[in-house]
Amino acid sequence: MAFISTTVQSFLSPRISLKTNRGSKTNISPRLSLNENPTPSTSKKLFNSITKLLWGPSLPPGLLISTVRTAWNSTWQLMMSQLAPSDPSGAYSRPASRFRLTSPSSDTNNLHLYVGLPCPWAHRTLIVRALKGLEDAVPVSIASPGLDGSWEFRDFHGPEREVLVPSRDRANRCRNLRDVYRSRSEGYNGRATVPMLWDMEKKEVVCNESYDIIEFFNSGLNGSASNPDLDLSPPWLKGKIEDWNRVIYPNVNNGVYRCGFAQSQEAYDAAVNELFSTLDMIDDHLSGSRYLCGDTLTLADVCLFTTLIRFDPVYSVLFKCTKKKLLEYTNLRGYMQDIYQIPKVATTCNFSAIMDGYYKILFPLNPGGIRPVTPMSYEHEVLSRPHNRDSLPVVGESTRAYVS
Ligand SMILES: N[C@@H](CCC(=O)N[C@@H](CS)C(=O)NCC(=O)O)C(=O)O
Repeated sequence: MAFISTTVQSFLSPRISLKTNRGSKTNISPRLSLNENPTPSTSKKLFNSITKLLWGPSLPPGLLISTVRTAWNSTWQLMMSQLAPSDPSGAYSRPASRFRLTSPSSDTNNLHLYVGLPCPWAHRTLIVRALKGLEDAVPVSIASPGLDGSWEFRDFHGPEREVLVPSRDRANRCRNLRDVYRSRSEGYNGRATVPMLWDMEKKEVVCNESYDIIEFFNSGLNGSASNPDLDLSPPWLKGKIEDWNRVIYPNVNNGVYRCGFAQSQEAYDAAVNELFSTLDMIDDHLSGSRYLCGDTLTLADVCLFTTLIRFDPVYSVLFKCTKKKLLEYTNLRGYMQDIYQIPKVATTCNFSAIMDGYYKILFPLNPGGIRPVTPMSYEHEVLSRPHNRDSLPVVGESTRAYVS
């Protein structure tokens, strides 16, 4: 998800002056926001009136296409430059997180976690929080993407679900995440991203970098965790975990964004090739290893999982990661199901929120705002089928005690 400035929004919502057939001038404000679609009949009527005024009853198709293409290309470049900062070659470059957790000094009794369900980075923190049994120690507020791409708080009104759903701000009662960031004593004007760990006593952002947060959840809160014995980053695997992260972060986690937000063909080609050659390599590795680092689930698996679980429903379509469907990878597919079936993980995967979050909010990539149907193979019942990953030969000490 990303921020799109209100400048762009007002650029897209011009006031149009039209002459009525009685000759008087009238102002029509179509009130098009970034994601709001006017009812088809209203927009169609408006479009018809404009074309009739300009060209009479029939608009030459060549002219229509070239005019719209020029206008759309310029608008798209403008929006993308705000949505997705890029280097001179058109390659997406993700901004660095502002609040890092080098040595956590916060009182661990006063922590609150802010997340959004569509976000893969926030998803990491929800999974580790669940596996470590930190739900009571670290309460959570779940933001929803607003129409301008920022995060806001709304209650979820829908049927009882087996998955996490959006909520109000339970810690600060703010209407949006920007206000929470701004309420810190020194104020804040930067990107209001999720995940964000908040100190309720000091009224301060503790951290807004997902990897720092999951490392902290894994080892820094064992005194209040209900599953303190689970170690997702044991000392003897730290080197291996780092090696995997060095490959998976740029080529897969951020790699899908580099495909989707590329602003030149060259930048897209490079990103998509690196993405799929890395997936090929991981799939091969997983033919003989249950998880990335052997028989033990680690933080590296959590990070890979949150990208895989969005792959076919979102990245394959919206971000043009089209070379292969994830489900064509035999080992990655079983691996994803294996992690999905670890108790409590499925409750962190809200596909409806994920699909809405990407297809309805990333306007420049999906201007019509139509949300495709979730692939059947990502339905809970299908993801819960046997994966047979547990029959792979065990090569070391196994960590099976995920949840107490
Ligand atoms: N490096 C950060 C990335 C977080 C991030 O980009 N979050 C997105 C949602 S997927 C966000 O909140 N964007 C809002 C914005 O850019 O204004 C992390 O890993 O925590």
